[in-house]
Amino acid sequence: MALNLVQKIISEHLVTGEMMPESEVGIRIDNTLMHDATGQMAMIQFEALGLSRVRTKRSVVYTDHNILQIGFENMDDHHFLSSASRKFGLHYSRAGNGICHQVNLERFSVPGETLLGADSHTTMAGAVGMLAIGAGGLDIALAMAGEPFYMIMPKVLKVNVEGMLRAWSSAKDVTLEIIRRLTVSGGRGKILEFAGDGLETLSTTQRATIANMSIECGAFTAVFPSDDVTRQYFVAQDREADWCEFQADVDANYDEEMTVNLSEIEPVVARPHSPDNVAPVKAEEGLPIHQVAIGSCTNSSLEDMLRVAAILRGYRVPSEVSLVVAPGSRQVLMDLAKLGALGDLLSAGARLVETACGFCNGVGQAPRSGGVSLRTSNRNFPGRSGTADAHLYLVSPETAAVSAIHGRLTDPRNFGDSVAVELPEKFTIDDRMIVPPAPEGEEVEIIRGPNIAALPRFEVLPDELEGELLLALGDNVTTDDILPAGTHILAKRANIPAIAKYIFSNIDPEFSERAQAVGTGFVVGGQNYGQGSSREHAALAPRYLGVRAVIAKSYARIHKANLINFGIIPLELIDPADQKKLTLGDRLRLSKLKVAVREGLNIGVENLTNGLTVKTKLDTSPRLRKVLLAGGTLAYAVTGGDRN
Ligand code: MIC
Ligand code: SF4
Repeated sequence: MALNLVQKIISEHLVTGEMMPESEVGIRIDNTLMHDATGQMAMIQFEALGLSRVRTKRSVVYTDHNILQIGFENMDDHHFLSSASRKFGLHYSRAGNGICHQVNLERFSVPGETLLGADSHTTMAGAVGMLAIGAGGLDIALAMAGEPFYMIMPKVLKVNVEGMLRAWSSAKDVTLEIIRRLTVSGGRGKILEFAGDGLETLSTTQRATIANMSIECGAFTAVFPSDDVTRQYFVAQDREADWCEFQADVDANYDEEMTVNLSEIEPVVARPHSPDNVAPVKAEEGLPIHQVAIGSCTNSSLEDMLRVAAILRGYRVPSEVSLVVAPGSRQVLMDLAKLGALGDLLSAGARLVETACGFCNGVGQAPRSGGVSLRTSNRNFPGRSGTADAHLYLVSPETAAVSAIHGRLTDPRNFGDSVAVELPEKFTIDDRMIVPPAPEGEEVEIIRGPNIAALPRFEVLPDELEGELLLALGDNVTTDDILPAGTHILAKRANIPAIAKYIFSNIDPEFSERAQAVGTGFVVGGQNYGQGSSREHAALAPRYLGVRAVIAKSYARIHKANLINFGIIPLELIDPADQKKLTLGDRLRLSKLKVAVREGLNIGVENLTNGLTVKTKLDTSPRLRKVLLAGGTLAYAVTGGDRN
């Protein structure tokens, strides 16, 4: 049978289930990735599984998110992660070595393999033909323990790429156009598989920009074929031995198709506060800007940075604009220095910051009050920059650089001739910032500072839950809404009681105290509840505060899995109009839960305040029903899990 790329990888890695629509498949995970925002908790959970070494081919921890040392917590986290990596057989990429997805692409990606990452933009490795999926930290811990990763067999949406980008149109414009068409939820349940003649005109890092943002339309991930363009990238990384050709069969079938003609792509901008709020740059041209931030895993490759440097060469940004540049990796930074481009950036007035996530998730570089920030990153959710009332606009590096020169949002086509950049035949290879694991059997002590707290334990699901409706929200609640980004909160990622204080703090600063006082609580949402990041803390900390069920119209995939992992029931309203029957402060009761969860029956939510009952369902696999009954995945796994 002719297979597409997704079917090829899944069938090669299939452990349980059948590749049939709607059915649950379990796949073997070759590689895992985590970082210093999600890795602490994942590592603590891996320890709880009681294994002495990871069972994957390769597992890597990156230090990139939580790098601003505002107190002892960050370094406590780093020492914990580096010592545990040495002990358990993981590689450890040190602070300053770069953003996880960029370094992974450069040094660890392998076509045709699977990668599970505790970060939603793990999808970026799909650029070289990996099946690269973001998940919660607990799923990564289980994959490191050799357990399969379970998912409902995704639909495959073929994206036919035709034509060739015109001058000043960029891979970022392509990905924003796809998100505009699909919206932030249109990709749910699907994998985007790229094909077509236009692909040969896109470099590996351009493909990476597109794969990176596939999560922003709610898709599982994106996959590109591995072809001669990919081979050249591996040659430049001195890793040709890791490359192999990987193509879909000619007659492969797809569930859905869409076409993107590169020749028709224009420079676009995603306006506040959602990546799908996309318009042509022309429509917003002239908007005064206060900050331009170039970097993040989406757009920080050498190719992007060289283009930015070439645009800025000989210019100086106006005094009212703060230009921030964060190269994606140490390799990129070293090559920028070697090629002289760093000088162009600096003499244009760029503020060079550490090769890390930085401004992208509110770790430094917060814009001024009410400021307009033009960013090459992938999310412009409210508050993400660290300034509650800032306006974030997402653009390509080209649009960002040209606009920085003008102090206003500017269509880069006004700049004149396009700038050509030449990439070196070989990138600078220096892996000394990646610390290998200790040889098996060597004694390694785990360094555990006071910031590394014990894992909370949760009891099995009771037959009845009665409590208060703590918060009633609308559509597209993001994980940044549930647990905000930013330096101070990030530093507490290894400490659930400490981080729980910040749950929903941007929406309702009293939430945490109220929830704890009430004991048992519920949250109501609209469509696509929990979109955005993979941070499991957005489920784990609410559970710690006593949230036992969320009632929403629909969920984003990773967050729904995280809710189940920590024993919060993700209920779906059968009639979406019933949302209005549930209001803040109502007393709710769920009865006969055990049988309903076990058998997959509809669950009535009794509203004791207004006397109405709202019908909900629990749309999940039989295996996950058992997980919920056990009180969450960890409890399920340590009591024998699927082997029972
Ligand atoms: C993000 O871009 O939102 C993050 C910060 O990288 C998160 C990870 C986290 O919150 O720990 C993600 O994308 O998963
Ligand atoms: Fe880091 Fe931003 Fe990429 Fe998340 S989206 S991994 S915070 S650079």
